[in-house]
Amino acid sequence: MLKPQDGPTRELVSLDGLYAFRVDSGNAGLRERWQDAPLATPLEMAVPASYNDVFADPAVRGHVGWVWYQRDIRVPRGWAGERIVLRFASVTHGAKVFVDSALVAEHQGGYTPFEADITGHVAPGGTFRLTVAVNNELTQATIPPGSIAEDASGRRTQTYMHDFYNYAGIHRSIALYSTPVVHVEDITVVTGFDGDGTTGTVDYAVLVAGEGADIHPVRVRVLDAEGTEVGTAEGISGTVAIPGVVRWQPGKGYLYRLVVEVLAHDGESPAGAAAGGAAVVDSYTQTFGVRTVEVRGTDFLINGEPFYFTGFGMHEDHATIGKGHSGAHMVNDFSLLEWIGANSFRTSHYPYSEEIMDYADRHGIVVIDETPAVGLNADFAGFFGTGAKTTYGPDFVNGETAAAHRQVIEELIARDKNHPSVVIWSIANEPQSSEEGARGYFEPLAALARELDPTRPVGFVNVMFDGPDKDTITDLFDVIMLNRYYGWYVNTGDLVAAEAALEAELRAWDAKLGKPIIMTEYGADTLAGFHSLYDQPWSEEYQADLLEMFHRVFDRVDAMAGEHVWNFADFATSNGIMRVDGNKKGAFTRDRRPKAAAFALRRRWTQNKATPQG
Ligand code: BDP
Repeated sequence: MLKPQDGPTRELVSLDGLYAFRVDSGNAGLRERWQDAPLATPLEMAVPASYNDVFADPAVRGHVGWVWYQRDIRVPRGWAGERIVLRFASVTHGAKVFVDSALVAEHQGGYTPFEADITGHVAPGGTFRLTVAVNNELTQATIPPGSIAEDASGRRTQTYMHDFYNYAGIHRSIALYSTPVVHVEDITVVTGFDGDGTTGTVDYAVLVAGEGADIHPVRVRVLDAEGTEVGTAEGISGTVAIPGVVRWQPGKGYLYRLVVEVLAHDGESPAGAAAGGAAVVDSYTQTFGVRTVEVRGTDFLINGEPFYFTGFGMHEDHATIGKGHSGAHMVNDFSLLEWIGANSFRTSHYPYSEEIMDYADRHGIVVIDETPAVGLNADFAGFFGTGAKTTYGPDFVNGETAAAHRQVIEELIARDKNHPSVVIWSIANEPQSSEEGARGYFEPLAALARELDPTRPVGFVNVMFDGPDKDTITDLFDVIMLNRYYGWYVNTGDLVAAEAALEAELRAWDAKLGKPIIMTEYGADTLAGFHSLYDQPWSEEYQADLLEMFHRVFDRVDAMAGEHVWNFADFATSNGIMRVDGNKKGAFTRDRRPKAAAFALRRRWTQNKATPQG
């Protein structure tokens, strides 16, 4: 799905800002049709933001169910004859969108965009009442899954098997935009190299929609970063060659632009035609980078050269705004990644905002792009206090879960397929992979991801309980991605035993599958300011020592293709006796102050050059 943009044929209005906000504590809003009138509420809420931590009110924070947002919107008066679209970059987790009283969109899935063509519901120059009902419930039919309990008094509580707070709300931008009726609906760009590798190849495919779309000629132009035209082609699909191509590389995010133009057809009046050419009916500019990704043996290759991942599993997580997108926080996080020498990150455990993906493209940061499929694992029942005994079956991960999982894979790839920064699709984090149902569940999902994008390696992240002796699905994937907590959850405080166990396991994976191994999580909870002379868990020294122990092992195992520390920064979680004000495995605190480990990582990643590129 294309990100909305303005341009010669399109206009875009941001609908971010303050909305009237009402918590539907009696679950009455839909029945009473709150969309029909101004919301009866004194509260206001910012978009984008999670609503949970904004008010000094535990009832808002812990609410399970619907909350409502509302605002009056004016449609620009110049939009007569245009197609008018309302677009939500993400609403977590479920949404019903009303324009005045009409339901115009419904969406489930908290981290991917959706939109509604509202041309028939609004008038250019007029106003409409936008109402959005937002639901934060997680069930066995949602990704991620969760469960809801109700006590005798009707009080509802929610549990989930993932280790981050279930922030909810309108987390990313809302846009109102116009397109011509015949418009560019989708673009797919796949790049490669020709000949001696100095010529780039750009395979493109364009989907044009709207009445009579197929009779309109399509033209594409490739512009380099300076805006100079370097190639053109005609038709809805084709290939453009770029001689002397500048590659997109880790650390050097060179971007080209593909300008796609839908032209007036022969029978149309040439009124809007530029001198000597057909009128442009619609135009959309898609950025892309020319690079290849490939797995060969135990090497992970970008542009044919071995790439070693350094960086973190991260979270979209900040004080007050929760998972709401914020440009300043985003730039700050990228600046810290650069300071520490990280060349990559994983979007643990859900697709991040489109602004983050664009930034990674521009700055050459490599991304492992993950779906929100986290917590599909009954083995965590003790940890999270839920009751499920087996994962795959009617009561937990069942056909409904699989359908939601297919949808999140489809929506992630549809959104992010043109980002050169994305080099691996991670279709799940730590699912149960040793139970009998695991292979039957994952085989079609891996196939789906490959079918939707045959150009990128596909993986999932394996959990510590399901090592090489027990796991039944990793052979279905291109890379081995492991989360390991030797020295923390096992061998706690004993780095000598941890080192031996880690090395033995990595060698066993290599012997079993012979694929690149990326350590997608390793780390230790650490209380900033707690110091110790001894191997004491929670101290800053222990965190740094544990990471160094992992690094010694990585440097001895040839199959290692990357190291992502868990986590970039401390983050909010649900309540539990294992968490003190959230998860403290950050190299930075939640307000982004470095712990001792951050300096140790910086030394390794900037001076040692563990990374061949960066
Ligand atoms: C792994 C999860 C991650 C947790 C981490 C931890 O992938 O989400 O936060 O462990 O326990 O199980 O810190």
